[in-house]
Amino acid sequence: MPGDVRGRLVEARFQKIDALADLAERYKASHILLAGDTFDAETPSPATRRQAIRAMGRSDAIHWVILPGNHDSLAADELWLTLQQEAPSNVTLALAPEPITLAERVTLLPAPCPARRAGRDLSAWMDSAETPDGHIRVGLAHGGVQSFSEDDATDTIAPDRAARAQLDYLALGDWHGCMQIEPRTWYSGTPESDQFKHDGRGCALVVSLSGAGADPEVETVQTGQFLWQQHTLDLVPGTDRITQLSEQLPAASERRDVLMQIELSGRVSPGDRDALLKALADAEPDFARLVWRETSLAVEYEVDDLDRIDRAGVLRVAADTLYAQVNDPKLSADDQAIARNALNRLYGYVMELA
Ligand SMILES: [Mn+2]
Repeated sequence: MPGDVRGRLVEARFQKIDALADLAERYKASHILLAGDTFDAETPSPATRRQAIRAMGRSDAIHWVILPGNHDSLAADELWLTLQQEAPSNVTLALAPEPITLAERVTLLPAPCPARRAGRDLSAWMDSAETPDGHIRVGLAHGGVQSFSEDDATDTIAPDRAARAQLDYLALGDWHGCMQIEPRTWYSGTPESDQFKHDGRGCALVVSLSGAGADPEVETVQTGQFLWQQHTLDLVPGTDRITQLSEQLPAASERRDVLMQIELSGRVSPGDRDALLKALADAEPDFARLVWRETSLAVEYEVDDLDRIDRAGVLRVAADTLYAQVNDPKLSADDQAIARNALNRLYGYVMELA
């Protein structure tokens, strides 16, 4: 990210500590569980670490629990040692897979990440964890419930862990989007997004547990400042591209906190492409960030378009040569793409001069 946007994003994420505390106060929640990757780094700067812990210490009424995730695992021993020294009394570091009494008749079963790759389901110990009769059992773990490669299949958390371990609620972290796995198992997502992977603003979950064995009440509350959005603008011949684009963009007054990535696809004439890129470039300063890619956009040239480059002479010879290469089935797709980009650029230069 460019420097100023980067600074705004960092600050928005930091402000989420206060936002979560405010939210807890508003809902009369006593505890905030951070399900891993709070620092998202093994060696956050001293300022990041210290200012976070100070912000959490601001109100005694709210109790914070910090779980080591895979990006700030227990392998970062210096981070956790320092935090142990700095943490105020209302901040609990869940550094061992041992029951923690959270409140009267509420026991937390945390599964801290010992290393970046654990190689096993860290929540398994919850099955046999003993808690006093009638206590609400809350699990807290970090990692995927589903693996996307053979390699880390051993790391995944059993999706039915809540049932197996008789948990009243299982709070999961790692996935940055909010997601329900089953009625007692949720990923809260991140309170402030930092990537395009999950559309929308960050959020937090307000979870109410009325007693052991009762179903949890879960409410999703939006906490994020920045809206991250990915769009595919599929350009169809015969429609007004600029209208199509403007329908995808938020209102001009609401763009400052929006990061948008637009994938241009479909077919378009060089003139329309030119107009579209101009419209995008014109809108760009409204946004925290607006980027577009035209990797799957096919620009279709007609003889008229080549005439606009030039009717004869060296530029027209270059245009004709590139045009032939774009449509030459004997050339590889890569070589055709190079010719297409060169032709687009030539068209763009000539239009700029015109
Ligand atoms: Mn993680």
